Amino acid sequence: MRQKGRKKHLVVGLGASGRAVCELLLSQGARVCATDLRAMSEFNGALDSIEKAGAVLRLGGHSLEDFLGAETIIVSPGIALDIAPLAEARSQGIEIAGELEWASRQVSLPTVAVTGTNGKTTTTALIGEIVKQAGRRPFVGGNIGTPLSRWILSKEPADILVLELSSFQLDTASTFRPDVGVLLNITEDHLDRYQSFEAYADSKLSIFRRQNSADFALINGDDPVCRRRAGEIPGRRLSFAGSCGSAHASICGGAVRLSVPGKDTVEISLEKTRLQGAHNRENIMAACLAALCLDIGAAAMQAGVDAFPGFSHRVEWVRNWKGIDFYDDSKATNVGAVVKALEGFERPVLLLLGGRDKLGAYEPLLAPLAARGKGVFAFGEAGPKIYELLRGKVPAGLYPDLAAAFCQALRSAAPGDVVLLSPACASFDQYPSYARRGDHFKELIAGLNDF
Ligand code: UMA
Ligand code: ADP
Repeated sequence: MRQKGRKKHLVVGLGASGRAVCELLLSQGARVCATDLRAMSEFNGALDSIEKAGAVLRLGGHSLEDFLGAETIIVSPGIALDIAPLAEARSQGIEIAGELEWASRQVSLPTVAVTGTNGKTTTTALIGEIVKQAGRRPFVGGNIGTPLSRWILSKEPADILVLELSSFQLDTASTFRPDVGVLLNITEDHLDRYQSFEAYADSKLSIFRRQNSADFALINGDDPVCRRRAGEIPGRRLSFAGSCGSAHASICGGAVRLSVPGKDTVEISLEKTRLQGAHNRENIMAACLAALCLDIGAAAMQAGVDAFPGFSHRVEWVRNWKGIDFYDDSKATNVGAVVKALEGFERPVLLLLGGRDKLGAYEPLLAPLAARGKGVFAFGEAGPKIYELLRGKVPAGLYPDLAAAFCQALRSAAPGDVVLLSPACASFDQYPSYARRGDHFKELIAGLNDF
């Protein structure tokens, strides 16, 4: 007979999520087995405390036996759900939950969850800032960085959970239900994990799946996929859209206007915000609308919008050198983000594009490139594919890496132009992260003194 409270858990993946789950389980007295494809030597001591606390570690691969011997399997977001041992465990009826799903069952706090292809991090952090300005304590986490399990372990007090959710976290949720769900946009991404674009869109829409009529579902009224699928949403649907008065949140003059039945109309000035561009106006509208749903007042919204500094590597102005402006948008790892970045400029743009292909279409770049693209400088693993597709349609060249693409862009640039790193690809072919890629771009720009 099984001992009560000593259920056997298998934790799959020992990155930030899996390690937090292991620690939380162990602190609760559970039996923990944990497995990762990586060998012990690749963890640099990061698993020592978990091992000491009693977890059984199965490293350097996954064994079916461990999966079938578990009562509950807790997976990290990066684990594809179709790997053989998970598929077999599922077919035998063993429960599989994602880290977010599993942790959320242990918390009972008002929850705002933000998803979408782009803008999640910016919007989630902005909501967190507004909540703080309102004198309430948010926990800001999820895909943005800190797993919910880690926050539970920390015992830090909070009044509201503000969570950034990836499609991977949504795919492994079965009870999670946000009081306020935000869907920013849906364009192609992660097609290596999904059978089709519609399957990826289904995943994003699932943020609303378990909501009831008292919950708020915030969607982008200017996004074609959100509009097309809005009828599927069961909660109280509110939308944000750019054209004044066209939605519950809209842009009127230099302000966000919130107009929601049953609530006072609110105007939030955009005069002082450091978030630039039409895409950021969408993020601000979404954040303010979420705040309104939480009954946060206009003063806190305004203070949050004014105080929020934004993040690096997102259409970040780096420097003007000899009349050329350089922007780092290394976080643009899909085509939708690059389209928005290009649309934000009214000057000629020299675009550095490339990295690890995400298997989506590059064609949506053609219209904004026709309008303002002075040249495309394709680099990295996806460089040849991008070059073949764009050459003949826009001036394009092919380079082995970012440094070579940068040098050539510089030769082609004239005063008044923009040199933009907005790569539409993951960084992992040549960098450990998008941040490192952006930092390298900035180093190249800093080196221009010696050019
Ligand atoms: N692994 C296996 N078996 C497999 C595949 C992977 O054991 O079949 C192991 C790897 O060897 C590694 C571990 O799993 O040790 C990694 O798990 P993970 O990729 O889930 O990484 P975490 O460190 O737990 O980070 C995850 C999110 N990562 C992904 O979704 C890929 C982080 O988002 C998130 O910040 C963190 O949880 C906390 O919630 C990152 C991300 O890139 C930033 N997200 C994607 C995105 O934003 O586009 C979705
Ligand atoms: P995410 O967490 O979804 O990746 P970020 O806020 O980190 O979102 O931004 C990632 C990229 O998407 C950046 O290139 C940024 O300029 C762009 N971006 C931000 N907000 C939006 C939006 N609402 N629509 C399209 N692109 C956006």
